[in-house]
Amino acid sequence: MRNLIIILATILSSSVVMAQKSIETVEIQTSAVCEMCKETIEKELAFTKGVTAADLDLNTFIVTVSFKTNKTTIEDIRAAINEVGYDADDSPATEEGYEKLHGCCKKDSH
Ligand SMILES: [Cu+2]
Repeated sequence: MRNLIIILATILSSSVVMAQKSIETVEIQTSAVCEMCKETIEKELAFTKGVTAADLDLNTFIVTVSFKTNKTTIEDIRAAINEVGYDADDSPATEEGYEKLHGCCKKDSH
């Protein structure tokens, strides 16, 4: 009986820890146009706090991002993508970021 209680307590406390570190995965539509854009966005997200994985699909230009919900939010992730010059869902690229892009990576040049 005592063992059972210890086991239950262990399961309970570890599930609390897991809840605090829960990871969510979202899909964000970007204005990326080529392989270089993919690299830029994935590299940026790799250095974004709380992001654990990022993969941009070159057919759809949707980036799939996994992040720790206690460290960041989807708004922050969209903002990080905007900073490097790309639209993220309905959130537009910052002018500064967009100006720094290579000509081939600017969505208006296509
Ligand atoms: Cu590009």
